[in-house]
Amino acid sequence: MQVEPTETQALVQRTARDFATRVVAPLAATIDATAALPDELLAGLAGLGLMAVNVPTDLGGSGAGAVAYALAVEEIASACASTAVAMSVTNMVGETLARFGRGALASRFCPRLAGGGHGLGAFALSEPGAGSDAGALRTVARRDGASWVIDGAKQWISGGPQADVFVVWARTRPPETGVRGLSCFVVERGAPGLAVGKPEDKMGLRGSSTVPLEFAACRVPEGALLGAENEGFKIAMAALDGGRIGIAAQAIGIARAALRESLEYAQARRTFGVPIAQHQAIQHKLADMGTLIDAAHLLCMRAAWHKDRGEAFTREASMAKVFASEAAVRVCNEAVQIHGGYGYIREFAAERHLRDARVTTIYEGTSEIQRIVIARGLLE
Ligand code: COS
Repeated sequence: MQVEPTETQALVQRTARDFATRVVAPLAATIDATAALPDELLAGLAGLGLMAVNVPTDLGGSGAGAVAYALAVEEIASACASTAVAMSVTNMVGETLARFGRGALASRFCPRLAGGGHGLGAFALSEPGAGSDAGALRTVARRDGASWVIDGAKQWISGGPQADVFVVWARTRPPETGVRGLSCFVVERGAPGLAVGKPEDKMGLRGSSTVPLEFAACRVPEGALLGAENEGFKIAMAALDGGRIGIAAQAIGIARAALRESLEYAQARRTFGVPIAQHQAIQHKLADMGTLIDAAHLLCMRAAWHKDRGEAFTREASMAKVFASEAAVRVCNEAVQIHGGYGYIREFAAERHLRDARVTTIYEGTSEIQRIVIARGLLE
């Protein structure tokens, strides 16, 4: 594995870091407090090619690969985790369309998502009764002439209110067919019969709206089927493999912010006549935080590196995701501890980092699911 980024990867990383520092970071506290992501911010990401980092250039993307993508997500997440969610889901949807979109869907929607003028991508797999057990989903799609008609409900859809394009999974064979009876559809914002629900009042990632969706006889054209009929589950799994690299990178970015601020605080705050950074108890925390972050980063880079080489990376992506997300929760928790009382109030970002990190062990596959995937890979 190549440890040093290539010129292209380093360029994408620098571009994301510069935008994160100059534009995103100053807005992060307001985004959290107001639960709103400014459209200009999303347009700015798109303008820099960060909404489609690993989408081919002939589809409007940057064509820079999975390592570049992970490096970019880390930078944006270290400034604002909510902004990183919008970025990572849109990238995941764009990549999925590019890979499975059979020409027409890809060439129509990828440039739109990459360009940023229209809105975000949204990934609609989970339902009120089907999260980890994605094969249990109950939304149905039936053929009607030259259309598909979708009925059902989706849950936990990140970026729904600002989404332009939804990829939606629905059952096209009876429930007893499980994961082998699902198909995937592309649904545009404003499709008749699609209703975007009220944003959830979440603990963290408050700038990223998470909504339920209702499909009531939602009619989409025949050509909206993404990939082959009844092969939708594999599309979801492949998309989530890549998505999990994004969530690992996001967790690492959040943890990096928590460590950076802890280092500053520990050198400024004095107890017993010295900066607290001189106390071994604090040094041990900082050492563990830095070690966890570096280990997570290396696991994430390894998964992305395999992906860029066209090699299997399912297990590696799950390892990166479970390790990075659990590391981020630990790091952010220690950051609050280092900040003491100040870690528990909104004036400092430490509490926001902990709230934002917490969901990374849950969404795009819980830690428990990642361990299933890893164990299966080891036992193969
Ligand atoms: N890439 C491509 N295909 C995959 C795959 C992957 N990563 N993982 C599984 N598949 C294929 C299998 O090869 C199998 O294909 P065949 O029908 O040809 O045999 C099919 O998909 C079914 O796979 P499997 O039997 O492993 O399915 P399970 O029901 O056992 O589910 C887990 C496997 C638990 C791993 C899956 O349900 C999962 O990842 N759940 C979490 C979902 C999730 O992340 N939800 C959050 C949504 S976004 S917030």
